Amino acid sequence: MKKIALITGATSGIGRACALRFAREGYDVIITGRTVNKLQELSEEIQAQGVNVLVLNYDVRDCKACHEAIASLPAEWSEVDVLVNNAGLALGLEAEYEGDYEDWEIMIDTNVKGLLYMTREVVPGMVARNRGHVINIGSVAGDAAYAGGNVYCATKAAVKALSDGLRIDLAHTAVRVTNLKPGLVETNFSNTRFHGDTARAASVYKGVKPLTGDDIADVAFYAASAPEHVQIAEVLVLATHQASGSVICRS
Ligand code: NDP
Ligand code: 8X3
Repeated sequence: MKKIALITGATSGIGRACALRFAREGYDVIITGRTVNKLQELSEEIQAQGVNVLVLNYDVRDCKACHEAIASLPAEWSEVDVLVNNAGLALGLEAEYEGDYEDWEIMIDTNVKGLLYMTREVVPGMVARNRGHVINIGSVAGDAAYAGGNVYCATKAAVKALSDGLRIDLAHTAVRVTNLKPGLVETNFSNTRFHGDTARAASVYKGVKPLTGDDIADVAFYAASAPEHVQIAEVLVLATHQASGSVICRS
């Protein structure tokens, strides 16, 4: 039977790689994000492979938009098998007592509330069908705070708590929950974190071979394709020369 994967934040990095990977493996894919031209580009790339794709253009921070996006799904797209809650970001690396209020609001609203809104919209259908999988993109940053990580780390610790809570609340069903926690992945993440300072962003990956979006998509797809009785509950994926959020051995 044809399966459907919905990936939030599919315009870039890990989300884009997941959309391409699930499409390549025969899933129909629903791609979401705020940047419409990038969604269109990706949609064309996926369609060229003969795969069905549906674009939803909205901001996960907008509760009403999340509701309308899912409520508007045509019948043939409404039974989502895999939800990849990927949309997220870090902003700034300031000490907690000097942080920027707006950066905090955006990170909390996107990484925590946006993930919750999407879960609330999609999971009831999974429960009704007794079938489905939620893959939350957490982070090594949720395991332990690092210097300047404060609020971002807190949002990813929240992703762990929300993943664990959801898994408990779904234990009577066949719906699975995975908290997929990457370490250093070279995407647009650091450009966003440093507000477009590309030189500072590049320095994050200097002297170490980081993971790629494709590496994370491999793991997401592995979790989704494990036998039905196997639930990959949590997985930490680090670059070989990274040992924790704050220990990276650079050459
Ligand atoms: P990118 O910046 O490359 O991608 C982020 C994606 O999130 C974009 O598609 C962006 O789309 C989307 N997004 C951001 N805000 C919103 C919003 N309000 N509504 C909808 N979509 C949004 O970074 P990554 O691919 O690296 O990040 C993806 C996830 O992986 C994030 O949750 C991040 O925290 C996590 N992560 C990243 C790591 C890394 O080292 N790169 C490591 C661990 C976890 P658009 O701007 O078009 O809306
Ligand atoms: C992204 C990885 O270590 O920069 O979550 O926080 S890190």
